[in-house]
Amino acid sequence: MKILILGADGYLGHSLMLYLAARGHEVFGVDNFMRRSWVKTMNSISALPIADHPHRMSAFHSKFEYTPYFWTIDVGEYDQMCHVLEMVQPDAIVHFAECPSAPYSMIDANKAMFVMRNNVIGTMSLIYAMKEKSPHSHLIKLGTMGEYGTPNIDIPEGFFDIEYRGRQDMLPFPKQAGSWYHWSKVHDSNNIMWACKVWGLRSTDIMQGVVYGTRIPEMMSERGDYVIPVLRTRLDFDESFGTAINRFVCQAVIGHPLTIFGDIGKQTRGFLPLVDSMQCLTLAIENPADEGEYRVFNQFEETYSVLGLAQTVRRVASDFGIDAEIKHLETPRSEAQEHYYNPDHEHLLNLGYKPTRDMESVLTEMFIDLLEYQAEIKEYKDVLIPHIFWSGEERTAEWLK
Ligand code: USQ
Repeated sequence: MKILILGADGYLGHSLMLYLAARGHEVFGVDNFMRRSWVKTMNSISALPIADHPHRMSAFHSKFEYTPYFWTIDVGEYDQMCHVLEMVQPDAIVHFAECPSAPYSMIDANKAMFVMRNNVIGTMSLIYAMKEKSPHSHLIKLGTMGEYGTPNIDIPEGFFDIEYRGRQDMLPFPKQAGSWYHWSKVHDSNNIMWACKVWGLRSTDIMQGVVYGTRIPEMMSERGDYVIPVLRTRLDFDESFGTAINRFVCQAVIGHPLTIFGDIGKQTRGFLPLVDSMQCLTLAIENPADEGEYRVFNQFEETYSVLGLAQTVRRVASDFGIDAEIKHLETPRSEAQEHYYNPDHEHLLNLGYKPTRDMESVLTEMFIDLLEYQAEIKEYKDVLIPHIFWSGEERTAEWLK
């Protein structure tokens, strides 16, 4: 299949280019390299050094014997997106090209408006370009489990049956996002759902949990014993672009306490290893939605509370002789610190998804890869303590106990 990946330089996008090419698909990329500059503005770096774009492309060429077409453009530039879609006529478009950070979107009015514009208007530009130039393409859009929030009932995959005042319907499940970023994804979902209905576009909206891991087999040496540096994907640990799991591993690696936000730590989320995220995305691509269909897949494997996550990281750290301390910080966020969480995730399993990895084995690989860069991570340790409060104040969060 011809697959256009938007956000092809990011954590998932770069990995998916390799994963799909290895399975015989023809891949094309779009990226404006903003993720690299956002992390710089947080005074941080990728904990694993990544190659620049030209080096990535030549490594791709050596591995797969072609250099993918790649456009350095913003998805929000409508005329350019039209040009790309007209030229490629992709079977599938995978849209990762958004700002993925809740804290970044909560910094101030300008950042909130930037994230909203970048994500919502970028996706609008894309769906209009699809309508005009490539209406047969299947859009695989990266949403987030965070769109649903943490309601006190089970979470279905996108839609649920409801009876109200004696009448029944199947309706989109109410969304209760927890940051401007997460709301931008909700707005995207609504816009895409409408585009499918009104123009007959086809789309799979992936409500993805937190993806973690530093490797997929396509990044490894032939014997599978080490990661080829030029093929590596990024791994962030700053307060905006690093997820709790990445931050906990990096913290353990440099002997910094693991930072649980709030004094309880029962915030629960879904998690998925990078390689299984690749498997799920490929299943969605290879089993497209029908014309006019908007479908939703909840994509995660296991759920963990933040405290459970920290304890798991601590257990794996001990295999490396590290005694990781778990400490509580005042939370900068406005979120339920203890809640019910039981989302469905059947759609991908029904398509044949088979989880391949457990968290401890992936964490072990993360420690192996990250311990090599202990000194570099230590140099940037200031980014481990949050300063961005959902209330809008900017100060250093304090330790609780
Ligand atoms: N947390 C800590 N300590 C930390 C960092 C975070 O306790 O050092 C807590 C947060 O308060 C939150 C939970 O961990 O309750 C998850 O936070 P996170 O930063 O790992 O993840 P989140 O902000 O939810 O966003 C991440 C990705 C986002 C993706 C989302 C999937 O950045 O792009 O959409 O995970 S999900 O979590 O399912 O919404």
